[in-house]
Amino acid sequence: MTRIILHCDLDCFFAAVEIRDNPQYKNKPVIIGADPKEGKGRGVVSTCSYEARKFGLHSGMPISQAYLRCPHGIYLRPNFKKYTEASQLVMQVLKKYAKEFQQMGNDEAYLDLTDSCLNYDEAKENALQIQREISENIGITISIGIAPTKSLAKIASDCNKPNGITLFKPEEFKDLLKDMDITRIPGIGKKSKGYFYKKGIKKIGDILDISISKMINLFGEHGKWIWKIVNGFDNRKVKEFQEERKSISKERTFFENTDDFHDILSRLGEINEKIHTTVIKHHIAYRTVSLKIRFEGYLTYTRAKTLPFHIQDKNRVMEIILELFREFSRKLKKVRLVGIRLSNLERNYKVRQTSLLSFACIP
Ligand code: TTP
Ligand code: MG
Repeated sequence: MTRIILHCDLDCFFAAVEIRDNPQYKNKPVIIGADPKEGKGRGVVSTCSYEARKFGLHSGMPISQAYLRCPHGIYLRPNFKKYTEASQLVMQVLKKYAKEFQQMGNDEAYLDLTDSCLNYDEAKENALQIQREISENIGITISIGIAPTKSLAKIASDCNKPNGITLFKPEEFKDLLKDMDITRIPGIGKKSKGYFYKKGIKKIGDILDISISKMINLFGEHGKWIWKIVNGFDNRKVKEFQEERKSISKERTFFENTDDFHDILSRLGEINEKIHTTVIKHHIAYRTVSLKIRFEGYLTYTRAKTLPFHIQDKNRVMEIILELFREFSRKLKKVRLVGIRLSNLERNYKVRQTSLLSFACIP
């Protein structure tokens, strides 16, 4: 049976809450993040209003660069307490609409309306009602995608932001997808798109035109999953509770084995950054930090440190990694691969990242 899945995603969430509370900022470029200090500030943009996005600003951009592009913007430090309250109110509204509900991070959720709606048009009525209720009760806007699978609903919710509703009906979604760039697919980012572009896969239609076995030949397991997403074969259920993740890890193999200490450290730094984008987005705290190191000849070691309490602290992780690395720094062999794993995880909406703490006004 065809399913009816909704993906709901708040529009420029942190900025929307600030604009709600300061109506004089309406229709202005509002940027939430570090203090720009007239272009000399450190740190990044957390999010920004759609007016600011017209100047090329986006989440994760260095605040100094944002200031260069938009010096007349309204720059605000984040107020997490306010955003957590708004998020909780939004989730209470969304939960009412479906038995199967799954919150993702602080501003997204999936709902399964298969049992409560007869068809997609009825689901759209529900989506409109959700938008009205959130706008009236919480004072911010939300975009909603409606599709037969979770991944298609996620692509759909991003198609008409802000305050949009996008339907991918089962008989229409391939036609709607075919001209879109592949970076619309969750899991293909600005960096990984290069691998696909090189093989001539640029538009989603290029994937729809080839067989699953060709995709596996070209891109392995990742290719298989991407093929399934765009063809509507994502059977993942909308669950009330998130499946517990046991750990988060990332590793990188060097193009050429190296014993250059700076090379190794800078690679570990990159891995740490990457892991923390996931960690922050999903509000994850951890107690155990592990370092993995593989030398030429494949001899592999892991070393771990478990802390007395959960943290979400990028700088502390790097310190621990350095501590764990010290044991290996006198090894004469060259290094082939390094990796970081965070485990003993806990989902916690109140965790703060130190780099955020460093600019946020938290009591
Ligand atoms: P997103 O949903 O990724 O972004 P958004 O809601 O601001 O914008 P959009 O309209 O495109 O959905 O993230 C939700 C909130 O999480 C965002 O308002 C701020 C925070 N956030 C960060 O602090 N850092 C980040 O790098 C990202 C991506 C989000
Ligand atoms: Mg959002």
